[in-house]
Amino acid sequence: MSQTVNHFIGGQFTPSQSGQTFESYNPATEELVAVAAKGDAVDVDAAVQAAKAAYQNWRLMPAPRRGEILYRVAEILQERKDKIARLMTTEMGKVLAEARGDVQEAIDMAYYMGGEGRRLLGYTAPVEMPNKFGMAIRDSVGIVGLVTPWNFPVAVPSWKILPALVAGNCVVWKPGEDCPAVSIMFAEVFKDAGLPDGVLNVVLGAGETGAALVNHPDVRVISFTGSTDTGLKVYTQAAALGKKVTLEMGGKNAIIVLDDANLNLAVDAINWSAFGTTGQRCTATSRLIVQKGIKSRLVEALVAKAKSLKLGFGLEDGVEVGPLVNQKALNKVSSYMDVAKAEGVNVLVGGKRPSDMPKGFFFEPTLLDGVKAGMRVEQEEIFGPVLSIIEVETFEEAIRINNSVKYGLSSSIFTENVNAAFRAIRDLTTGIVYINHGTTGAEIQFPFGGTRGTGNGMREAGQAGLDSFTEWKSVYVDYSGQLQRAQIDNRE
Ligand code: UN1
Repeated sequence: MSQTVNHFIGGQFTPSQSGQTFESYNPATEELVAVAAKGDAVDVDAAVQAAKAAYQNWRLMPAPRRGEILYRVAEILQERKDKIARLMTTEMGKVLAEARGDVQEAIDMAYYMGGEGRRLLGYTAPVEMPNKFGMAIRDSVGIVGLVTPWNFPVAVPSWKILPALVAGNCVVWKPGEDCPAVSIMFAEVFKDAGLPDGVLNVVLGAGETGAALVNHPDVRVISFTGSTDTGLKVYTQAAALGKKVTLEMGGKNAIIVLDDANLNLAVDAINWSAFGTTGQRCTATSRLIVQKGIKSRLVEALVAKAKSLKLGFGLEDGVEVGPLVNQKALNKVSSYMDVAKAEGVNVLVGGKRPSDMPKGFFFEPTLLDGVKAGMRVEQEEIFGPVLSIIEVETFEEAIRINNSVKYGLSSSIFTENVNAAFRAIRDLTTGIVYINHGTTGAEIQFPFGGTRGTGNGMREAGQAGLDSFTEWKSVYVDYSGQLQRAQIDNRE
């Protein structure tokens, strides 16, 4: 049975002024999940006006009080975790255990950013003149616009909404068009936690809706997570209007396995990082860079594991891998099998839709062998359950191949050699580095983001996550009662 979902503007759940709607489907069963309001520039403007009306009171609320509302958000999320996770699985396909993990990330972030209500640390430093005091404090920016994807319907928005709110901003959020119902269920948590009307607003829709938000003159900050194509458009449009932008885009993450690695650990981590969330994570492992001596044993174990994985609707018991999100994603992943064949790559397992599953956008966990550095399947983000295997002779070759893609989000190395591990920490040029752990599983108290084409140098989460949503204000207090000039003005 499907439901109707509306925008969340000024504390009210409202349809689009145009009356337009769009639909979301269960990607495992292809059944209708929700009919959602489709926002345009008029709805976005209504949301921005609601945010502006709420801003003066919200920014003046003491930050510890704002933090207490976030603690309440965490508690309600905890109570509703299972309900939200079930709708998430139904609407975008990740299996229930992962959907629960997605909500848990938001709970963790709500507690963390709630605590920022009593920190939001700035600093003081000595000043040049007597009887003068200096400090740098974080200030809110105003109205911030958030554009988020469907693959982490609650976690990724929480990384943006929660720091934005604790810092005193008001938010207009455009969620992914494949998950409107779970997004609105998340927004309800904020309403029920006592967030004042208009502080958080949600406008549902697709690209047109996001573009209206990015181009709205009163939105000073844009934080975007999604595809590289869209992200770069967002960056260009926002830059033309002088906005501050945070981008999190693609990944082409590798696990390096050296000859001395613990094989069982590596197999488990590779399997989970490559095929968890059906490979639809920006942190997913899509390349295995493996040293020659361990390769045949490792690949044999990985093939056995991939064949054993149970595909299906993620609310059903025992299902380990859900579907891809929609037909378009399935077409894209399938098209890369033609690319792989044309490049002379060997499909060890998978490479096709499962023949016994006529409904749903399923694709078999896939291992591609004989991949060489520089091939398209080695360079381009496929965003599906496809792992390219690249054989190397040496540690140096492995590092060089890891670093030779346009993205730089996450990387990992399996080795029992502490010297090799520390050299890898020094030489891997990604924003996140793991030792003896897969490429996924970043925790919210550390900066999250990537180098090179993954982003634009900003980070989310941790203390760094506040930078997107705050302005530094430097304050000088002269309590001398005399005319004083800073030394720098007096120096000849
Ligand atoms: C994403 O895929 O956009 O580290 C985020 C991880 C998760 C977040 C992934 N905590 O894989």
